[in-house]
Amino acid sequence: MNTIKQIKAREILDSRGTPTLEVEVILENNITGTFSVPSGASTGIYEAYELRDNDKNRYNGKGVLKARDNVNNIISSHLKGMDIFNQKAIDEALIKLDGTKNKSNLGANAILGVSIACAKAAAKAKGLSTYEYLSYSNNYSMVYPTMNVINGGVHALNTLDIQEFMIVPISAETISEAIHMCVNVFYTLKILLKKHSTSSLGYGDEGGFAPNLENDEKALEILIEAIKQSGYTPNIDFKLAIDAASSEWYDTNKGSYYLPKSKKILTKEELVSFWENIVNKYPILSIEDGMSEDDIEGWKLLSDKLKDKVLLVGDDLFVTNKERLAMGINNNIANAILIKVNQIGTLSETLETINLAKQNNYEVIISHRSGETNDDFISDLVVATNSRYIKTGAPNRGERVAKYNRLLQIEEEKNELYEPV
Ligand code: 2PG
Ligand code: MG
Repeated sequence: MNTIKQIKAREILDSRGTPTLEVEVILENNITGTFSVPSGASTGIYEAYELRDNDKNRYNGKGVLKARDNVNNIISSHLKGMDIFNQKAIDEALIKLDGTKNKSNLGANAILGVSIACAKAAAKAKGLSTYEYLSYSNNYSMVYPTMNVINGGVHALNTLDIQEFMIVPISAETISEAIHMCVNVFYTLKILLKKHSTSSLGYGDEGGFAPNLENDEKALEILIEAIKQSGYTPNIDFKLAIDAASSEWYDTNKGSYYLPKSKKILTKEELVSFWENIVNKYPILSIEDGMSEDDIEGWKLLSDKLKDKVLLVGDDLFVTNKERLAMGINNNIANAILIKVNQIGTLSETLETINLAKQNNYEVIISHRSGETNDDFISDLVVATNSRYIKTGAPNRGERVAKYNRLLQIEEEKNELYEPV
């Protein structure tokens, strides 16, 4: 009964109006599981392949009809009859059917949609929540949101080179308290930014504000002010987190960084000094992609200087790929990993990478993409894997808020859940 009967995919829109896939798995007993696939803008070059139609006459070439057809016409019949509780076998069958290293044949978007829809159907078939079904143990721990409240880089049409400026409510004891604290700061921030921004205040792709400011550091100063004016103490109640997304700045040939908005060129040594200065001046919890995915030497310099002081998070660097992470571990670079399910393309591989990170004491941050849907699977994933942090944007825009609201539901379901670890 709990075997796959059919898998259906359809083309829907993500939060940027770009097509993506929604996949539905139907079991013989008519239980279903659905997942909508997210999509990045500052994508890493080592990510699994997102299959797009490249038909310039439709959605600027971004349609996903080929990926849809791969699910409906190839994957569905191939997986028919498989045991829904054997996620590993399902994911292995998908990988084998695709036959390429980066899932470029069927498309990582098609494969991921099926993989996670299967996990959700399996949970339902057991009468469990998805996080319970996937859980490593029955002990759940506190999840801290890292909320991206000021957007820059390729996520916003403004003056900021750094892609994400985040607040992390470290003194919160429950997820509801954590979310409430962040929202308080978000409200204050709006008032402050209206004063400082040299243009009218808009929002970026992840729901944070997209102000025009005199420089990137000003954003950090204003965040500290917003935390204080909201009645909190920086470093005690809140820390700040940054995603530089610096692969976007890297010139591989020259081995240097070009920050397109401020039009600055920095050597890797200068960029490392820039981060050192920021860490010395502000209560920084983490810097993500402080150096480029291809600048391993730069990562070594950065790690030597700052690894003992802050979390150095590999996003484009590791792309949720256990081989890339193993390379990082061997080189002693970074000490945290960003996990994005669509970077690798199956749930089983995602879980393997999380396990490898934990075994090597790398902190784990479960993340959305800048192109999202209202799917809230990643909230279940962060709870199931006992990961400490979730990164899912500002408390603004439906597709970001959906994840926070799911965490609130889970907290209510399991009120023993949010004991700090
Ligand atoms: C990132 C993400 C998500 P994108 O760089 O971490 O915040 O952005 O999905 O555009 O890669
Ligand atoms: Mg990133």
